[in-house]
Amino acid sequence: MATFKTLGQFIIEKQADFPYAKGELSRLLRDIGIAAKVVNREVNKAGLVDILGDAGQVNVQGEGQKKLDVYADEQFIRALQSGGECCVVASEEHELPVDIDWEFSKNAKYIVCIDPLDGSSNIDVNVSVGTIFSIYRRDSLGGKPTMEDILQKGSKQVAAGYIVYGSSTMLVYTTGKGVNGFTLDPSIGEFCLSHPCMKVPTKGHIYSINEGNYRKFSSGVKKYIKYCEEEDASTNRPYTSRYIGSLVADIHRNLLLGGIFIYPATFTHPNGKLRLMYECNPIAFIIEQAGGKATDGRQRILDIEPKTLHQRSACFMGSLEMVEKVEEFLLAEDVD
Ligand code: P6P
Repeated sequence: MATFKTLGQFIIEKQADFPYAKGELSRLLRDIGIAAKVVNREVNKAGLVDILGDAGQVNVQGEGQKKLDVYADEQFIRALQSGGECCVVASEEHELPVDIDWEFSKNAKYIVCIDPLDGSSNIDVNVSVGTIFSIYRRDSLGGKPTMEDILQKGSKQVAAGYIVYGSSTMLVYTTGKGVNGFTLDPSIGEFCLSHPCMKVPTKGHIYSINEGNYRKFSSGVKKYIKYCEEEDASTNRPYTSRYIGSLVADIHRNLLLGGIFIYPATFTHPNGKLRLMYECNPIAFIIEQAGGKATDGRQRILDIEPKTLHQRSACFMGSLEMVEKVEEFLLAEDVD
């Protein structure tokens, strides 16, 4: 019988993992958990109130913003501002970093990169969507945080996580000491520890890639897809293609069951589609902490030196043996 533990209790308990911690990161994680509950409430009733449809605005990606995108962005920024532990937020919904009022943040030492509501094109069709967040400690001392403070390699993250608003709402996060999952119990309004010490199976049978882009893929990616379509001789069980088109939903399933998620470079997206700072890096941190692998096809995602806030990266993330297998096909490309 697992012990009942809320997110708040767990965060405090794990604070002991950091001997010099004074509780700031704990408070920051709790602030994110609170905002997630507020966003969850709206996502769950999205079909019932006039919060669906376009907000009539366009975000920095040039994509039509759904009202829930805007709402989620506002809720997380508000929670981070009032919590006082965050000095600047880099959000998918804002071209430039969002400064936190000096009165709230003059002593704050954490930076949050966030995709407030990823997969929003799925909102109106009731498919799971998610929030993805990445937390860094600022390098500079005092004064307004700089872009250099934000553009740190993924390996410098102090924490990362996602919330998946699905058949149940879960928050999954890591502080570099493993991955733990919490399921929201609406009856008490608390995230409760439901998936301690999450590990991605070393082998998997699920490959997740948008095969609608097949003709745009490199030869190595095409050969890997063909490999997956053949019988898997070792287990005599064919691979299964599963693609939701919502990163958090696809990643969460593969984290639990084993699998690989691929969004490669194509000739229309030469650097892939997903964003490094608030999609690839946080997911890569979680996948590595769960025993998997995350690469852009050439290097470890967490080693990529960011140059711009919204830069994209190709990604191959998931079960260790599956990522290593696709790397064999990619490496062979260089030889071809
Ligand atoms: P495609 C959603 O818009 C998103 O950013 C991710 O959540 C998802 O994995 C990807 O794009 C889907 O992209 O090109 O397959 O529709």
